[in-house]
Order: sequence, then structure tokens, then C-alpha cells
Amino acid sequence: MVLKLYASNLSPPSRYVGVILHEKKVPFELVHIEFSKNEQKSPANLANQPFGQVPYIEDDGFVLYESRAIARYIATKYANQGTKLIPTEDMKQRALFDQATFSESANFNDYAFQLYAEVFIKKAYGQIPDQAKVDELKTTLGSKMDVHEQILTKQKYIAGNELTLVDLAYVPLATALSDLGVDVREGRPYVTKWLNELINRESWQAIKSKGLVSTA
Ligand SMILES: N[C@@H](CCC(=O)N[C@@H](CS)C(=O)NCC(=O)O)C(=O)O
Repeated sequence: MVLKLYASNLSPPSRYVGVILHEKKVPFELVHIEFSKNEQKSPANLANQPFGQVPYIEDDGFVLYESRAIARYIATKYANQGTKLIPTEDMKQRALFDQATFSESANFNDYAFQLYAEVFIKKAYGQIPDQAKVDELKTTLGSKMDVHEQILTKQKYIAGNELTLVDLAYVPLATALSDLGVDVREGRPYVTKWLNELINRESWQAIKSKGLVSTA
């Protein structure tokens, strides 16, 4: 049975899962969840995602939520097709990949998502962003991105010299923020080179141009 992705185009983690499915050449059926109707909190969706959020997947009766866990599952299940994306052979490479995974969540996503929520989501719901909070988040995110810049002077990608799932996790939120006028590339040549390479990948270009759409 074809894999089902429950997701919204407004959701950066949903778009991340779309990118990974594309990279791994896994066809999927999109089940669009309409935030304006609060569909994510319907009894059926809460039964699958108890926090009432997207994305989640259903794969032959197996339900999984949390975008990074979904990405790992897909990259592991389809290890022999598409882009590799997880170091499998070397224990230390795998540990560095884990380090990068948790670091992306703590040192990028936590601040970048709060900023996205404060600016984009509040505006979408007719609320006024708290400018002091926006400024504080921009400063903190900027200092975290300065550390990313240092990391990328020493290695090509976030977990080492090979592209992994972690690099692609940055793209949906970094580009959404750039559209809102907060470009994490600004003044950071190594971050710029790294992010531009990811943005130019076919997987992101497909999601960017068509949005999340069924491919099965
Ligand atoms: N850590 C989760 C985050 C999921 C998340 O925050 N989803 C948001 C959209 S980006 C959502 O469904 N919000 C609707 C709600 O909370 O009601 C992941 O990576 O999958």
C-alpha cells in the first residue's frame, strides 16, 4: 500500500518530509490537513498524532510522527534507493550524525521556528507580532548561525563531509525565514554556499515550485 503523508504546505517539517521522500524516490499520497479548519485536532488525527500536529505518516498500518523520526525511518527503510542520507558503516560517523541531528533541533529549529511562528503564523491569524521577541530571536538565531559558519569552514556539511538528512532539515525553515526578510546566509559565506547547494537540489526545487503534492 502506498505511503500516506498527513501534512500541510504551511508547515516546514511537513515540507522537510516531502523533501526526504523525493530524495529517496518514495511515491506517496498526500493527505492535506487544513489548519484553518483545525483538522489536525480531529479525533481521527489525534488518534494518530496525540499532539494534534503534522506531519505524520501511515505506512502499511504503521503510524509515525515527528519529522526527524519520519526522515530516519524512510532513509533506513529505503537505504538502497535514492540519495544515501544516513551514514551506516562507521560508528563514529553515525555518532556525529546524531550530534548534528540533535544540534539542528536545539541550535537552529528551536529559535527559527519560534521566529517563524511569531512573524508568519501570528500575522496569518490576524495577530500582531511582538517586536521585542522578534528582535531577541533574531539576535539569538544570528549567534547560532555564526557557530554554523565556523563549523562549515571545517567541513562541507553539518555532520561531516557527506550530505545527510540533517542538512536538508534546515532548508524549509531557512527559506521560509528568508521570504520573511530574515536571511541566515547574510554575512556568512560558508553558510551561503552550503544552503544554496541544498536549495538548488531537485528535491527542494520540486517542493518549492509545486508545493507538497501526491506523487503516487
Ligand atoms: N517537532 C514536530 C513539529 C510539528 C509541528 O510543530 N507542526 C505544526 C506545523 S509546523 C502543527 O501541526 N501545528 C498545528 C497545531 O499545533 O495545532 C516535527 O518536527 O514534526
